[in-house]
Amino acid sequence: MLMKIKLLIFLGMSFPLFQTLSAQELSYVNYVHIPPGSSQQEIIEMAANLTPSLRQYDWQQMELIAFIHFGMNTFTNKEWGDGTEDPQLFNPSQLDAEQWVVTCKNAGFKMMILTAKHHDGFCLWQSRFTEHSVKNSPWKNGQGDVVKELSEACQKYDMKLGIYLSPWDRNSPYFGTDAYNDYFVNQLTELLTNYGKINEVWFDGANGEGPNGKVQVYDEARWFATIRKLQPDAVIAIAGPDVRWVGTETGYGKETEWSLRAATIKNCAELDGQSPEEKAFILESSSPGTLDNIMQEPSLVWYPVEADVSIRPGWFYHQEEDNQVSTPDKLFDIYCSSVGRNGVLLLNIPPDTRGLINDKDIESLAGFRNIFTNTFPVNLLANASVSLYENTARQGLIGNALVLEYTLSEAVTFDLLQLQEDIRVGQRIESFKLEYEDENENAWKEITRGTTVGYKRILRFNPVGAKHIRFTVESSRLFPALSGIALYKQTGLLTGVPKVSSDSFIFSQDNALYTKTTCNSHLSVYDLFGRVLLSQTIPAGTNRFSLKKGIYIVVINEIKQKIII
Ligand code: FUL
Repeated sequence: MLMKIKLLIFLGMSFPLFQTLSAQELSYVNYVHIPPGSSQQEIIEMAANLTPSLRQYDWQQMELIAFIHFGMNTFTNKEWGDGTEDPQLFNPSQLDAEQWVVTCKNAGFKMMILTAKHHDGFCLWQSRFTEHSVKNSPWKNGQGDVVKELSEACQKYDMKLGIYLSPWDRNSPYFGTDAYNDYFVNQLTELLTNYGKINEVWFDGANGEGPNGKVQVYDEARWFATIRKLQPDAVIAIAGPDVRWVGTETGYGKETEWSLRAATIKNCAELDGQSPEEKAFILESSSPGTLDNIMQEPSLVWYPVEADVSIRPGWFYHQEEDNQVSTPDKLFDIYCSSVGRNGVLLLNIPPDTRGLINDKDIESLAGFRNIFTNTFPVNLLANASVSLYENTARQGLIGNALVLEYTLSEAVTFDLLQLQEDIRVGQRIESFKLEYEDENENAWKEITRGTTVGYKRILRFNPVGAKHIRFTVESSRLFPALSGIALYKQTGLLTGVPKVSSDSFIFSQDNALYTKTTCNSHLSVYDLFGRVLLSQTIPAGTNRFSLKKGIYIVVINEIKQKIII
């Protein structure tokens, strides 16, 4: 029996089923050990109430993180160096970390993760513990420090910073011995002490042989304890306890994605005595948090997913891939399939041998941002009236938990559904569906359906025009933690098609913009993010405007044209 419990009118963007929780009401404990003999219902309750740690929660909100693969491989044109490369090869001609940060910030990214050391062991900072670093390169006469430059740029532009430090080191003579764990902790300590706040430490899973043919046994417990002590807000990703690898390098997540995992914890005793928030697990095994799995394993942990992918085929810059940069549409598709599948997107944007992000990548990122900002500004449900029904008759914990019926004053067309759960309450929704009322046939018709929601779920479908829309949570662990439901209409890239006119010209020459018109005209110049840089009347004839190097959209009268200066 469905009982109507409330009629509410919402004008806001989201649908707050839960009131804002105060800091005291929130718990950020991200694991639970299931007491032996717990009933099924008790286990489901534990699962429904599990939440991220505060550092995981803050990380998830970022949505977009930029990966910066830059180092020796950039100069040898390789993907993996073997550690024998001459530091003299590292010599970026125009390295500008501010350009990296500004590019990524403009595209909506909230953090930059730099490959401070890749598998070749070459260090981008002035490490005291190895000679295989920038200090023996010609760049800035051996005085340069890429980590420092990026950290300062991040501070200047209010961007967060993360560090990739490859555990596998094909250069270090210590690799394969106990001394390597000391070496690694020393390097971690330098990076986590000298460069301000670090919000993510990224440990790659690759582990091959070192220069002496030996394989290393990693002392992860010691590494994790070092990180918790020096940078307690940093998440430890991939070969770490806070953030899980999505399992592919495509940027596409899974349709069903529980942040909750059923787990066997091998060891967190190293950190015993600390508060639960300080613990760092070493997992024996973990599996998706489905009902079957959570009934089998002794513990539950919150272990959310990060989807990494490069904007180009390779992780490092290769000139021959300049024409294979992912298009704006592809990047938007990746966003919807990573962040929109309860994940965080880690998009790699590798600077070139100059030490700059290439124009091709900038153009694509700007196009992505353009699609993003044109798609998401207006929730088409914002002005709808909504009736909420709760199924009071459902048995046990799983059942038709909630129905929301929206009525709009007139029909709207939409092709994208965005859902969110308040993960500070838990991840609870198991399945849902979206329907519209076909007024001609006087019948409800299904538009789309899905399983998990979590932090964010995006589903896209062929455009639907409707006035009455119904959203049903069919199955949920306890009451659904739904905190946002929105419908949008996707829009394409809004750079327009240049129109050809016989009496007006726009062109670039000698590092300047030229316009040629036969009458007084209005000139507008935008950057690729749609920001107005110039807007003025220009006299008939030829006019010249100095602009910095870059890509611009220039509009005069009916002509809209992209130019490169
Ligand atoms: C992989 C590495 O081997 C690649 O070079 C790259 O760094 C990628 C993000 O992780 O495992």
